[in-house]
Amino acid sequence: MNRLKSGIIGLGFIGPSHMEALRRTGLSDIAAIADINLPLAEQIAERYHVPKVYDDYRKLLADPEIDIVHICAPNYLHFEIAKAALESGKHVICEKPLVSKIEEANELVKLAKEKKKVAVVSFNLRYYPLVQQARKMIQSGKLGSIYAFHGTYLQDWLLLETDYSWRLDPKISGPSRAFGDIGSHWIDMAEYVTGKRVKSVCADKATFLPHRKKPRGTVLTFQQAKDIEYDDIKVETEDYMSLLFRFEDGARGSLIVSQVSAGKKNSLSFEADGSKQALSWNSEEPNSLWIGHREKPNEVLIKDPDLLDPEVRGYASFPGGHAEGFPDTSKQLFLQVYDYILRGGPESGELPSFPTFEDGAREVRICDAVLKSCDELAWVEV
Ligand code: SOE
Repeated sequence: MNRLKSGIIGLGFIGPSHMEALRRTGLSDIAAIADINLPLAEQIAERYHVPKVYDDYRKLLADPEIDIVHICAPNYLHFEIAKAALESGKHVICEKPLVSKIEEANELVKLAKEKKKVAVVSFNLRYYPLVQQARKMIQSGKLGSIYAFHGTYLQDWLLLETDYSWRLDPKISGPSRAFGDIGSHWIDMAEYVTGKRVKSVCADKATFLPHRKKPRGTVLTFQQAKDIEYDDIKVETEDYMSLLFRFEDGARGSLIVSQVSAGKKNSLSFEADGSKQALSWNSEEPNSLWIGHREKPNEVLIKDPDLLDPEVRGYASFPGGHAEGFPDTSKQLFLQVYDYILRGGPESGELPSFPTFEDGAREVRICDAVLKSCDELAWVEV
């Protein structure tokens, strides 16, 4: 078997993004898609030439042809769909955050192991080529001992009181919004790039718009709602969070997460400060990696496979000067996952290189500690 039959569940902002990325891997036939909005699903199926369309994810999971499902539905559905998918013998790629309750995360980790199925959380931002290069430089000791890892994840798509998304509703999105939605990417990246584990956190969160206007229609992520009637709603989840953290080895870190930072469209940044060198990277200029020196001029590495460490140059698909960005990260992640499954998956004895439900559970544990710290105004152990 040299390709897998894929099913996509949830066709909002990220579902079609998964479909486009899958098509570029050459390892997937998208055999079916499912969304409760059947007309939308039928329109997307026609556009992407998908043979089967379902109005209920259960019907897709009952389809024996499907090998792997991509869960791109809102957060509150992740647990039930992932559980049902694993029980029906499918491999799973689930959008982040995996779930919001650690008990559910642990149950899914256990179930995936029992079923010997691949269970992935789509921390796709790991797969920018220069994020991989930064990880290799740090973990091969080029920066020396890492003293600090700090950064931001800033957006502005929820700045206005008329900006609405299901992510504002804790019943759909979970108890944490800014941290749960995008802080999850950043904290996963902090542990992945450094190879260190967060041991304790001290966090402060804020909801700057406690009342917003909810449009009486469907608004997709990043979509501007104009000329629509509104209902006034109360908002309790955070727009903003400041976070201090300590790694297990004593290294320190900090993070600012905000979805109300005007002009920052989707800006994840980090800096690693080492005893020999420093480096920094930003997702709004993803093809440049800044390298800082004390005793010689600083450097800027431009994404060029020939200049990357041999072990990571495979994450760049195009030559220097041919920019790679957000869509390419999902392609790289899915290539890793599908190739691993086609080589035998868990039964091959090989460990996965990509983010699994264990990493998803890790993020839930950190998020729980972060929310507890906000409530107690104190340092909390993860
Ligand atoms: C909205 O904040 C969002 O779509 C996140 O949900 C994604 O994970 C992030 O990659 C881009 O922004």
